[in-house]
Amino acid sequence: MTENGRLAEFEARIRRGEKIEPGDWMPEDYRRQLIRMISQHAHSEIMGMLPEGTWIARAPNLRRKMVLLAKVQDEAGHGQYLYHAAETLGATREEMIEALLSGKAKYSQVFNYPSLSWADMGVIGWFVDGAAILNQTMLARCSYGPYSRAMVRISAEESFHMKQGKEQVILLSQGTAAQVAMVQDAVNRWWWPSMMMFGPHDQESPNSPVLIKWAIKTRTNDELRQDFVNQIAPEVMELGLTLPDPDLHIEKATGNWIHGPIDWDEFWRVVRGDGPCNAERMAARRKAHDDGLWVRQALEAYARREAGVAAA
Ligand code: BYC
Repeated sequence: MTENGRLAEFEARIRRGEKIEPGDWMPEDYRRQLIRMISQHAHSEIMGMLPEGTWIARAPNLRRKMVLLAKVQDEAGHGQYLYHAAETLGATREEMIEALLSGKAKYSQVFNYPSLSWADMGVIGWFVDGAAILNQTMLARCSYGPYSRAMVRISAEESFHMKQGKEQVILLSQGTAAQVAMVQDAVNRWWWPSMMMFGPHDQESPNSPVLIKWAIKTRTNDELRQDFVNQIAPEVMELGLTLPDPDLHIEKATGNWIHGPIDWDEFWRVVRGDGPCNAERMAARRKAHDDGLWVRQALEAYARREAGVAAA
């Protein structure tokens, strides 16, 4: 079959809603886009352990500590599924990790902000995991089988993450004046970074057209961001809290909550490495990688021994 014939058959499969599987023919650009997106997603899960990880030892009680510990461990598991999904496309674990550690690879900008109080654990769960779920529920329908299946499992776990966060925000918003002030401050600091997680506006999103054409993404950055505001804004206000957006209002005709302008200069500054915690996050990740060297060496030695036993 000619290259054009293969492409036509591939696109017909996508139109029929079939999943593309690892051994199937796919255009190089489809493979490249998936490796880019899945590896960035995996890096985000791993880097995303850091803002919450720092609070495990400072959790206010045993129950909160267990919940937070379970959540942070889940994020490591998500990273694992996703690195595996990218490996099915020919990317190696070593090159993906090298790209992250050298600062070449992107990961979600939202994890480059500091978690300053215990209330951040509630707001991160509600806003950051809430934003992630909207995006991942869409990706569970994506045309690449391994990514789509990983997303089904990850979304189920994220749903627990969001609920535990929301529960904490509800509780703090009904607490003492100091607790209300603490949770309002966390809401103020995490709102805009969470809004930015969905990526640039549609007209500024160079990857969207091809991702949508090949059903990797089935909704645009702005559509998902709108769902997020519609979902969160009324619930935050119901708790007596406010969002740091003086322009936020309901549009009567559509029922949408319309938000004010997003500071894209800040977004790109953080993506390019100059956010409040980029250097700290990268240093923590590099240290964890170095500290884990003995584990990788032990695994390699074990694999060599097993291979030797099998060959004998
Ligand atoms: N941060 O063309 P665009 C979690 C980049 S973790 C940094 O719209 P695309 C959690 C983008 O990569 C789950 N960079 O891109 C873990 C592109 O650059 P390149 C996080 C961003 O791919 C622990 C350029 O901007 N979720 O839930 O069409 C604790 C132009 O953008 C960002 C995912 O990773 C950003 N926010 O759409 C708690 C979801 N946004 O690569 C929670 C998977 C954009 O061309 N990813 N850029 O150099 C996606 O769904 C899509 O990649 C995006 C961007 C919607 C993020």
